[in-house]
Amino acid sequence: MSARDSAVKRRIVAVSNRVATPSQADEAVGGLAVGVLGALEEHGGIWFGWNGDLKLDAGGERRLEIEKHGRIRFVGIDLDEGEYEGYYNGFSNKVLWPLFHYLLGFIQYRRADFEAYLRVNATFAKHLVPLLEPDDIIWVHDYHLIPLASELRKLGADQPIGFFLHVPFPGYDVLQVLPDRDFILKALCAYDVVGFHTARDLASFKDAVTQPAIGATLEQDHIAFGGRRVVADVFPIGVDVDLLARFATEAQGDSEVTRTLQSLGDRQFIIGVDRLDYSKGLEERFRAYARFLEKYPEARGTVSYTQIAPPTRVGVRAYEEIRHSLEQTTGAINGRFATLDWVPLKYINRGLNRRGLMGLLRLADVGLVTPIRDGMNLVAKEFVAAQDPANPGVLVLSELAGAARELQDAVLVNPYDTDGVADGIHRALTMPLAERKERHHAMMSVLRRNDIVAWRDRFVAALLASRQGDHERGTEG
Ligand code: ADQ
Repeated sequence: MSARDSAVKRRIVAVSNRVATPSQADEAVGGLAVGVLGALEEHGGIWFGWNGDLKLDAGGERRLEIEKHGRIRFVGIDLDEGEYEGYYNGFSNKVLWPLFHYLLGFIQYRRADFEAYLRVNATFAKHLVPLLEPDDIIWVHDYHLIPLASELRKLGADQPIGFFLHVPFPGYDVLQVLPDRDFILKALCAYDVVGFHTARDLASFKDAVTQPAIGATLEQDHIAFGGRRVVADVFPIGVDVDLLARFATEAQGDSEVTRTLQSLGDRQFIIGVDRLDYSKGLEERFRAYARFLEKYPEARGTVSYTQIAPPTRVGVRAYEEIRHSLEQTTGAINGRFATLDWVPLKYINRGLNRRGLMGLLRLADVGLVTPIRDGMNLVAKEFVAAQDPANPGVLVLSELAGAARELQDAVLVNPYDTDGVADGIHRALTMPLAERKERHHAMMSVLRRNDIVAWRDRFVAALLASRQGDHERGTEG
């Protein structure tokens, strides 16, 4: 029996910081929720995580909210304000997030936050263990929950446990900034499978765990640490190509899309869609757009750039600051270039539903995806999937996004190079149809090969095989 056959019979227990119920997953939530839900629907199981509430009084009784949909149980756990501040806003988002994105200036380290991070992981483990069955496989998501496997093991859980990192894994020189790096690296070695988006992330991980302070060794098909086998591999996340293409086509009649089309007239349309986050390079992108208008004056009045960026992590100061500074930059660009009948930049501070979003992406001549660092970046893939193959728009993509490893047929730019991005925008806007079609076709082949189903199936198969020694090798690009 192959690993994939036996996988069908075993429940999956997915764990992430937040639980997304099916109604939430339909809306703004992206590929992670869709991928995990798909796996859970196929195998049955549990999705466990924080329920999003802060109703718990410090030291109070913790509630587990259980919602059942078909073969899936969604189990949400309460956190109190102090835990949320320390574990989530603190260590996860003021230390690990900037560190893993190589943005060291944003780090605000407090030992108390690290302690809260450990406590919340231990609490997750304590409440998860009674829900586990011996044949379950456990799939943990992202940097908030690195210590979860070691906490589960302490409580006797012997099931295969996998970890997928949705953000980049930094080189060891950068990781050394973290006082708790040894702890974090050893905690990762408590998993059976550790997955990354790109070969670069995987190489950084292998380099880090084989440092003398950790002492893991690289064997032929696994990493050996403390008498355990850890399989580390590359699993680039993808999108549901046909579903997104259908959304994009169907949404063409929606009022949001038709109104946008009317307001454009015969102007070319540039779109950016990001969570409002300093890693997404919005400030740099706005500056590059201004440079484009400066450098190519003939484009003034003929293009319209809309940036959609809903706020996230509202309690973290760096996020308030970037919001404020983007508002100022938008004002400065429009103040400088706008005319009575033309607004060069529209900056919209809210999310859209998936269908409306795909509809807008399809309208665009250029998709600007220029993070200063990104694990993968699903918007890049969504943009490609949403295009009309007969008249596709062009993706301008940062070479520092994981997606650039796969989407080599995008116009690749360096987000720090203002002139380079300005030239990239110009090149995309003036690209002949034949070249646009060729590039789009090549990128669609990659998208189909590494789609969301391939991602989750390969990870689950690797997790099952990790205890059988016949792990399927990964492919990238
Ligand atoms: P994110 O940093 O959130 O994800 P991304 O991969 O782009 O970045 O995913 C965002 C998702 O949210 C996309 O599906 C997108 O469509 C959606 N979204 C963004 N802005 C929106 C808006 N205004 N309205 C509606 N939807 C919006 C993390 C990592 C990434 C990695 C993913 C998945 O940081 O590098 O690709 O996880 O592993």
